[in-house]
Amino acid sequence: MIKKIILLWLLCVGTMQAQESFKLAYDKPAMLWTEALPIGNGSLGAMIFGGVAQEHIQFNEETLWAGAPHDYSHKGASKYLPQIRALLTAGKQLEAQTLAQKEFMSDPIKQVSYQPFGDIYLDFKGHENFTDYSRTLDLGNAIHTVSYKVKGITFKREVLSSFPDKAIAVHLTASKSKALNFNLWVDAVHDDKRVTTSGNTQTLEVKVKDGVLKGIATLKITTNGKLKVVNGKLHITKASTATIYLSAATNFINYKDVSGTPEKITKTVLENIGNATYADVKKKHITDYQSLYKRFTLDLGDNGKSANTTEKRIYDFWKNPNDPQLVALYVQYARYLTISSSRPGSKPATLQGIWNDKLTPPWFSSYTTNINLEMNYWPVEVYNLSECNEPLFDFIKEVSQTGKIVAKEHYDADGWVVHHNVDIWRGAAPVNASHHGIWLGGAGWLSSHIWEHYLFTQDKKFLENHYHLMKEAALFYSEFLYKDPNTGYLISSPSNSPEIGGLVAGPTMDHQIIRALFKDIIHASKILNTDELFAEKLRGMIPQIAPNKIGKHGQLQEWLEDVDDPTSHHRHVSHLWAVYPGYEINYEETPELMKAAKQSLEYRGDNGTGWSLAWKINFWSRFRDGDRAYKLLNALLSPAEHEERKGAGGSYPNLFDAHPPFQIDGNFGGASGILEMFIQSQLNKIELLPALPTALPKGSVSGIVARGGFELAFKWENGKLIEVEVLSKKGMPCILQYEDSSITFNTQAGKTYKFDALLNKK
Ligand code: FUC
Repeated sequence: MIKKIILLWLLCVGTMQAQESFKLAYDKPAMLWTEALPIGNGSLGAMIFGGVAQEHIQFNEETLWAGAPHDYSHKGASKYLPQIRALLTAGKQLEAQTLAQKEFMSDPIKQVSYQPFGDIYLDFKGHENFTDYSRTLDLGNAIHTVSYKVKGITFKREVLSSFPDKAIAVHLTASKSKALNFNLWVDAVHDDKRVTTSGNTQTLEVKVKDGVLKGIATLKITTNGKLKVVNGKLHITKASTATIYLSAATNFINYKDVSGTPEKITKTVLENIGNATYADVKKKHITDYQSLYKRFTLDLGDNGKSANTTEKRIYDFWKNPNDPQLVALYVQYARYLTISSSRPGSKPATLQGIWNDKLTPPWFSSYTTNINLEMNYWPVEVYNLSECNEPLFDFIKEVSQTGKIVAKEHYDADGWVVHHNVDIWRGAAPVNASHHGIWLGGAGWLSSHIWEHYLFTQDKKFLENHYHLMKEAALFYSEFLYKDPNTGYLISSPSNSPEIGGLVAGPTMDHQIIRALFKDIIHASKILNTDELFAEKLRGMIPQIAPNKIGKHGQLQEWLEDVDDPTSHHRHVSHLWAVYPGYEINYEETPELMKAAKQSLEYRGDNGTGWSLAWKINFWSRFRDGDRAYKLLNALLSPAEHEERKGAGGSYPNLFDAHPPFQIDGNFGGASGILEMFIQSQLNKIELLPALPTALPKGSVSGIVARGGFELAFKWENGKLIEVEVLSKKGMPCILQYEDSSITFNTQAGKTYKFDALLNKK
């Protein structure tokens, strides 16, 4: 009996440790931004370097962008549409591109960048020589901690970004009374900036160079030491503790309105915190964060490597990927990044989430809709953070408004359309260059997120409220599709298979996206008992749309013509959209197309940028080849900066995904690909362990979500399922499948159903 109790206790402690040990850990400060660690509350983010003699906390607020409210549509562009189409039909691609470049592109042709906001610096004189340094980001409570010793005194710093208090908090302590002495100030990389200090607060005002947005950040410190202002810096002496709060805001209200009052906002935030102690703020932050974080657990085992620094773990994983805890950490880190960059009321995660230190960030750090923005949201339902999708739905609402103008001006069509890039002003017209900017899939792909959210949550009210967005996207495509004089099919023209092959008539990806959207509308209109006629029209159109085709190399054709180059290793694999995230192509209904899709992926090869590797992990999971998926995961979790790998993608020391440079989509896409190894539910049933890699023979997961309103917990050992529990949230019928076993059962909302390894009811 006693033995049993001890064993149980050990087991509990074991699991607790597995849960608690999801940390990023380092034994030295960050020198580079990609070594610094991110915190965020959806809107207000920071990168913490963890320096000793000088700490640097670079912060962002998500609404500080260049530019101004603007309608990017090209007036009268639609006049040229028939001519561009005719040139493409006649095989005159270059002429079509030239005409489109002149008459069909966004006005102006470039969008604008997300901006850095400011920097907090803390100088600690005399701390140059230190010992016992540690720097961690604890995913269990979203707190960044630095600690070290100088002359026997322990100095500790915690930093967090609180969602409930809308502020960044920095809390400093010294183990000896009066030993904490430092200078503190704020600054920014903007030319147009002003810092004012008054009492215990410092205010930073910045104005972006090319645009109308200005930002105000206010920092306030409380301490048990002495405080005075020296050369414009806050000078703290003889303290043992100090707490700093930082609030930041801009005059951005929405994409049409910049009449906000940031000084008022930051003032209110700090007043609301008032005299709350750091302990209070921290407690509120942890409660809020854990209400999301704790819903999902993943334990893949821990072979002791979790004690190493994160940097060493990434290096070791590259050489020998036998650190299953790092794989689980990668998933939990993605969840952490979702919670930190996309909360209800915030903007969606950009190419860099909310973290950016450059005035001219790569690809503007904006929203690229031909893969990147959607990839940011791939795992969100499955890893149980459903409400973190809200910013994406708000984004779709806004872009449907600007996209309606673009649909009219460029295509003389109803409904809405969005091309491959969007900025904060919700530009929806084709940007950059006609050979890749004119891509039509954005409205359809984004709409699929609305439908998938419904499938996962079975939330009919949500569907009712968002159906019109899907419908208007479908309306656009139903008018835009064009009967190809060469083949007789309805095709998407002009468009592009991202970002390969130039401007074309009829790229496969568009047709897959449009078909999926039309089918979703047919389904949704039935559920909502509406639009029967429109659904009927779409039903009639589906068989006329150019179908998926198998080409002469056994590949799935990327274009209408059989012109794929089997030696191309291009990072985009767009024509496999229907394998993932779509599922029109699958083993059950279209095995031949599945084979061809796999052949296409073989040709593209296993190399790629961060997000491309991540996409391929999802493909291989859908192809049910867990080992191949794991091979690509190995590459994604390899050191991006290592000289032998430079330019090859992978992960930075802070586990940020490297395109390179940093792009956050790979973090989310990678996590999604890992989850696809454990669960898939796209074919009206829940498949367990459909692509389990040999390298992950043992594990357990809980709080993982499947379509139909189901939340599951299951365990496996020696590569085999041991048991599974299904919580039905909406009382939908359920089909579970594991290898050759399958069970169909009715459920009641709120009830949990338990099964053994052969799916017999327990
Ligand atoms: C697409 C990709 C690039 C990059 C950019 C943000 O254009 O082709 O690789 O990810 O988006």
